Amino acid sequence: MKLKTVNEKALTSCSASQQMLAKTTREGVETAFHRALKKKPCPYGVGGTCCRICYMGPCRVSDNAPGAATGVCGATAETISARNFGRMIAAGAAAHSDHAREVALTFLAAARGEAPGFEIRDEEKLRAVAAELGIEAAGKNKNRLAEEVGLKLLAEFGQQEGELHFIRRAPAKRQEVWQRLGVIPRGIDREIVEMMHRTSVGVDQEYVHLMRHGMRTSLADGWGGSMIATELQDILFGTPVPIRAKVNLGVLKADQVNIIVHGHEPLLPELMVAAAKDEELLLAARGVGANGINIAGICCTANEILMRKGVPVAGSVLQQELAIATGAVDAMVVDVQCVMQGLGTVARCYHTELFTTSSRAQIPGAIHLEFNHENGFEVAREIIRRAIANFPKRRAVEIPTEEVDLVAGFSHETINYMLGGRFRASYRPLNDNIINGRIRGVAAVVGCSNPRVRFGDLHTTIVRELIANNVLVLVTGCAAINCAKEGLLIPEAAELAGSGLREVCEAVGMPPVLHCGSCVDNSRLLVAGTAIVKEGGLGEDLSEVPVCGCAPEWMSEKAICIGQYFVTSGVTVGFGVAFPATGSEKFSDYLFGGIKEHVGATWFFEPDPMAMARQIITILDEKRKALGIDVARERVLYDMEMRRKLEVV
Ligand code: BF8
Repeated sequence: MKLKTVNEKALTSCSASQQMLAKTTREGVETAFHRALKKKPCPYGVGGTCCRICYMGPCRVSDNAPGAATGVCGATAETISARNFGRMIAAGAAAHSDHAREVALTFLAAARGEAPGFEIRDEEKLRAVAAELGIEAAGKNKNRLAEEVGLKLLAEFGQQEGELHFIRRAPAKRQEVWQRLGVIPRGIDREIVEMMHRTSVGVDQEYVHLMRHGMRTSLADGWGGSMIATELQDILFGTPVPIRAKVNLGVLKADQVNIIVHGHEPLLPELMVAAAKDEELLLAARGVGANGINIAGICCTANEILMRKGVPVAGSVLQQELAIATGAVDAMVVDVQCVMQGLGTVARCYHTELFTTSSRAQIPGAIHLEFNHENGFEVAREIIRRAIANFPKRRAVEIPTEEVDLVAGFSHETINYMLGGRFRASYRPLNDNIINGRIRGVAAVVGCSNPRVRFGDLHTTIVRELIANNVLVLVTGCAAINCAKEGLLIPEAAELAGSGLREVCEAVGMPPVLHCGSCVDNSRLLVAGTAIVKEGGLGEDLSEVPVCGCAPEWMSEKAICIGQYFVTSGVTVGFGVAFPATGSEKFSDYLFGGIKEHVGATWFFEPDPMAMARQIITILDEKRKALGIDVARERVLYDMEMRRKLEVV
């Protein structure tokens, strides 16, 4: 296909991606970047006021367009945008929770010895979680105990009454807020189904009431599905500890069989990493002239096996097609979520074999080799064998040289040990450094990348500005990968931090930007925030602590669900790109303001990265002021002076 030339530099700040974009354009291989340039977003859909829930329409509604104030049924812009928003929350919660369900089933099978290759690795965490769930551990071996933990958590998906267990982890004051609002989730599936019901034609028509259930559904994800996924994955594969690795397309090796694992569930990828060390397969690789088998990750699968195994990361969501364009990917293995259908077409342009592996997802043109916990090792070995056989079929190969160091593995447990030491693990030093102003506050920069904005640039611009202003940054998902590519995830990045944060980072030996994992691991941030509250001195609720979240390049429904569970938990969240509620003044006013009355936090929309960073800093400063711990003016002036000097250099 003949493609129009594109301005790669305008599309992304990542030079490896620029190189591959130029290559795909030259070779006529269309990617998400090319398609985004051709397709203008629907002006109604972008603001959330396009209604497709019945067939009297579809109706496009606007507060401002004459004659378009309501849909055929009489639904107003605020009802339509709230319904659409609620459905995004439900879809996001469903995605994270269905991932969690799959993990729980494998966890259970592993405990029963029915999942070859899987075993309970973190017994300490297993015992801690069992105690939390009220399961008696005395006299039980790890498998028996894991079976009980697995069954108990699995039951939370179909539970009809009561409360999800991990809700009790939240600060007491927050639980009271939820109790008052009536938004404590009863069961994970129940809240998702009810959201779909309430938003179907002719049911819930009141936007604040709709959002009340949006809150409940979001909590069923953050403190439910996502948290269950994180906890069970930690027990099954090991709780992450700091680990060094490499990131960006340069991790692909010209002389090795390259296999990319992409998607979200770390189950099969864990087995693939193990199988890639198999002597018989390594011999087979040598037999076709390769010097080894190189497994690399993309998206959240990458984050999962990076955090626990140090497996290199080839890139974030917008690099999935670009990785294949190197001509060096012998197999790409995908499961669920954030996998573009365009991969099928791109793979056909090169020699790459694309494998789908989940019973829930297939792609035209891909080879389907279904994974389940009984046959996992066999599927892993079969894919590697086929990748080896594919290696000699490579045509021209062009791999960008960018390959950057990073440190990942900052679980809640790690942050605890790192700051307090093994024998007096605690968040005290973090709290003290926030109180004394060395650290101004904590910001979570999370979420996707979106070809509608300059890829990677928004994440890194915001993060640089935040750390320069002494804000400790926690990253997950694709935001984490993008920051890693810019060298922000190594201890040396402390040089870019303000004087206070730099001092803390140097004392502890940690980067100013902490990689906390995949998108389900945003649940770790809720646990970390709660640990700050429980440590004392920074308020009694998450809404009082100087913390803030943002997803400046978001695109997925999952991001909306994550944003909502942070807001429902009392943490204000900023989104960039566009906001799917701005088509209704009433509904966006509620999300950007009125909701604060209910949960003590709001959403905000800010597409400009520097303005977003400034807004986050303002929010943190307001929280500090309310706590009576204003940042000392001398420190602010000193940092401004230091930055001026750096800019001159
Ligand atoms: O779940 S950050 S693009 S990969 S949705 Fe997808 Fe967004 Fe990346 Fe991970 Ni999260």
